[in-house]
Amino acid sequence: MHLHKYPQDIVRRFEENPIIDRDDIPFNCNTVFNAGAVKYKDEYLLLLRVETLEGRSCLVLAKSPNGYDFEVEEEPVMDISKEEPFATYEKRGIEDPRITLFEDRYYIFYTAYSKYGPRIALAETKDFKNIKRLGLVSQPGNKDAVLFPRKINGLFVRFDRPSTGSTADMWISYSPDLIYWGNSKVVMEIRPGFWDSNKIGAGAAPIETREGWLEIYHGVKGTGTGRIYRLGCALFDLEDPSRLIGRSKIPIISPRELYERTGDVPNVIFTCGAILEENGEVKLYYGAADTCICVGTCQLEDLIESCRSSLY
Ligand code: M1P
Repeated sequence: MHLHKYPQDIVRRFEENPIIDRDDIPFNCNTVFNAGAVKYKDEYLLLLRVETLEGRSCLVLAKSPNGYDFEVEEEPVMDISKEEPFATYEKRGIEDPRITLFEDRYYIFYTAYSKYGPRIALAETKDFKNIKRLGLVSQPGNKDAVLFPRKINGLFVRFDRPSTGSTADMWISYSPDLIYWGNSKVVMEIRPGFWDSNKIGAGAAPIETREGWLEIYHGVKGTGTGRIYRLGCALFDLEDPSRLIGRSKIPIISPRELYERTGDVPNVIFTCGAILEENGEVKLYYGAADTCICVGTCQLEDLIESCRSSLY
């Protein structure tokens, strides 16, 4: 059952949210949030960001037959690396995984966090048992990376979010080999005066649609007492994904329920993964208040339609 309680939001919350909280993690931990999501062999997989009691994050796998009832593995499938060069840049944790199925394997962009700040790292797997780190693939000061599921004009493509002066916008970068990235340029900027006025960042991996690449992103607004994280969506040209062709004027979901309003970081809805079903339904997984995992659903067509509302 999905709640119709909030007509303001395109995304309808699952009635039994949160679907995973700290009590579902088989070891003592602080919180669980911001999960990568993918379908693998008829199962739904979530790669959960679990913050340990030390305050550093690792990644734990959860599996479900239906996308709602998840069983969480006993041990992290990926923990802070002890091997260089990763160890130096993961000392404060590994965070916010985003998964893309690309041909016969899954690529995982995650944030390697250290005293130098966030940095994009890349891993690959074919079975979610053996996950191989491929490289640290940005300078420090970059995060929120999502890989496109196919090459475009012969190159791998990603959205990312470098720190650039006083603003935090979405950029695009290209690579011949997934390791070296360049030709970077800004593709979508914060919108002063709107709900996404302070910073934005890519959320789920881009979804290819007839109308363009659909990107679900988070937008942040500063208030007198803190930030509010909401989700919106945007469309980019299929053959030139640096070209923004539409952007939702209003959020597709905003913090309203208590589990989104209160937690370690209040008023946060943050996504790292969505799954498109064959019938056009999108299952959107999101971290609520940096404390638990929730799911909501919507129709792909409605997300596309909302992007027609505005460009700016
Ligand atoms: O606390 C909200 C979010 O803050 C950061 O996101 P961003 O830098 O993109 O605004 C991240 O730490 C994220 O994990 C967290 O949910």
